[in-house]
Amino acid sequence: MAELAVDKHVKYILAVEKNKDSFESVVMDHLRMNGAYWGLTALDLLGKLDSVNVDEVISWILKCQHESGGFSGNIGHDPHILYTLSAVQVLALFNKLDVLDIDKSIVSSCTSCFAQVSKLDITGLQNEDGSFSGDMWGEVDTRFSYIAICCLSILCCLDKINVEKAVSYILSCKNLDGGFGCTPGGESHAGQIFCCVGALALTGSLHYVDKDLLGWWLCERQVKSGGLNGRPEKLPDVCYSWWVLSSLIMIDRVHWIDKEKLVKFILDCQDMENGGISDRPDDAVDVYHTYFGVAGLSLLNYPGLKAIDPAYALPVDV
Ligand code: GRG
Repeated sequence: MAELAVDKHVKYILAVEKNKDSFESVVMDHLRMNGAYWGLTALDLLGKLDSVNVDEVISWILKCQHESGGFSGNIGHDPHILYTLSAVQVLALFNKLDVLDIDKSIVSSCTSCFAQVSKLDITGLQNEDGSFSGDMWGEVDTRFSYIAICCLSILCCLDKINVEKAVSYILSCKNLDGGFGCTPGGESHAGQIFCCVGALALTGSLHYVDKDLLGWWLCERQVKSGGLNGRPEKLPDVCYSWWVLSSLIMIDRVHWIDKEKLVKFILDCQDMENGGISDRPDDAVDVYHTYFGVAGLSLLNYPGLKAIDPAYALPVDV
């Protein structure tokens, strides 16, 4: 079995950030905040976070913050809850949450701007039925419920939302197969299951989950190659090593999959020459799959990696 090419992956992640004209950097320009979270958390798990300039990162993050409190994917873009969590997670990685004026910027309404814009603060994004919108345009998705809960939990501000209603909305997205979808009646998908199980874990509500039923659906995601898919009849993808595995760990059913075969699948997706991890063996690598491959290996206790928390998606020491 190949080994994890730690130095090559570190070099690859740093090169993507430096080479701003590369195809990968250009297509990721609008979601650079997510890219920063993926790349920097991967570096931390690999024990190499000290190879980046902290002040540069923090100053760029603060330039992405809007008057409403929310963050955008890059300077000059619109704020969205997706990027707000990544910004908070990266600040947490560097132990720099103190740069945030939490009360003013993240959890309370901004009175100095238009009412609609003030809906961008996290508490203002909770809807009457307990669901969360991603931004002022109102799209609802259980991803946003997880993000709101994770972000507020990191900031010790969960009491600022109606947690009971948030949990009840998530439970309304539970399906007969034990899984969860984006909205009530939406197809079960491993990504949404991570969000719902993660949000339930962070709010102390895992007792609402039928762990055997959901565990069975999740462990059936493992295919012959050892990789995991995100729903029945789909191809395996390294990123599900995170979405499925973290969920299995949170419901205490991770022993229902073949861990050794999954480790081999992830290691087979490495570019052994230039670094980086791809979705499947021999495909092109990217930072997203590199992060979730490394994070999956961390959940599998791969030697030499820092441990990651399955609910916060941050290194345990953070
Ligand atoms: C902090 C880890 C972390 C997450 C933040 C954004 C978010 C919260 C969670 C996203 C969860 C999600 C929906 C993941 C799935 C991503 C993915 C690979 C979607 C692809 O969907 P399809 O239908 O792929 O294109 P399949 O594999 O079903 O064919």
